Amino acid sequence: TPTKSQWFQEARYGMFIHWGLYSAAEGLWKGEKLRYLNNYAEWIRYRNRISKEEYGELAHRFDWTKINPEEWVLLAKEAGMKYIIMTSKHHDGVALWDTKIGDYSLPHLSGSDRDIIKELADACRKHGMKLGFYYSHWIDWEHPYAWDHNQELKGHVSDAQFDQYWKEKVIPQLTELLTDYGDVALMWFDMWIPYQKSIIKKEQLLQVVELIRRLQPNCLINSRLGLPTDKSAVDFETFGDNQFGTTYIDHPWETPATIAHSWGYNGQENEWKSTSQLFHSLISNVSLNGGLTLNIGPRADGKVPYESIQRLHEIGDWLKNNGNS
Ligand code: JFZ
Repeated sequence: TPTKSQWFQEARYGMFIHWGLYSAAEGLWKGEKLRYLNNYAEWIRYRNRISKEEYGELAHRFDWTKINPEEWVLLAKEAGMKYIIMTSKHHDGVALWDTKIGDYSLPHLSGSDRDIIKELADACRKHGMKLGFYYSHWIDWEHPYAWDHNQELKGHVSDAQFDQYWKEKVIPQLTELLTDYGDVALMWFDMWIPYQKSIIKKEQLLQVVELIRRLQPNCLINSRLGLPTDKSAVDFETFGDNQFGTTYIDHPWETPATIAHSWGYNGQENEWKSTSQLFHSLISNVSLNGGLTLNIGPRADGKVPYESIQRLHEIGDWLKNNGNS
């Protein structure tokens, strides 16, 4: 019998999508670039110290007449990718779906009745594409009791307060994602330090594991949940961003990678990797028993920058001509 991670180990190549309110800022806030060098466009709320309310207004810049998640699925297919990981909630705390937990969601802020997560899930089902969700469990710049990395936005958060955030936002939102959108192939969490060095308690992470195992027994969990030594809670390992394999590893693993520098759309982007660089990353990971999750950052109108499309097509054509089904 196949193990539940077998599809993932055979997939090897998937699409990451970073899309959210930050996409509408395009890396610029009131004419200013990101405050510091080397920063990600999806961190703009934090980097430019934007208030929750002002940031929320970015939702009005979305062009719903053009947005079509099926295009992302078709692009992934053409590129030879076998799964998609969507930012359901990034560090900004904005839920992209029509969450019933609070009102800081893209549908609510934009006034649109579109649920992009539902549309994406439907399109994935239609085209035989696996779908997983990125969910920022640790950092959330919206909730007053969540973590904000350096505690610069909200000041000190107590353990009891953090647990309140966990119980009233994280667990109920994950429950929605795992209940309302059909099969969830994987959950991609994003805490890059061990939980002992964070505010999160082991029991809180185990609640998440229990929830996922109960609601979606086949759903894979990545190592950035924060329990890296607990094998029963980790189905595949996530390497550092853009850190590619150097030795063969037995268990399932992947590298999340960008085509440019930022993950979210950045109009100022000038660090595009070449197709051959990306090829090299894919092939070296695959040769070492790993996979590559390559990111696109669509704009607020849903369109993918042509630099990304071109590279994905070039890789996809090669895969097609060389035996990848
Ligand atoms: C995180 C996010 O902060 C970022 O916005 C993006 O979503 C990316 C996929 O993940 O950034 C990280 C996480 C881990 C490392 C570096 C940046 N790391 O382990 O080197």
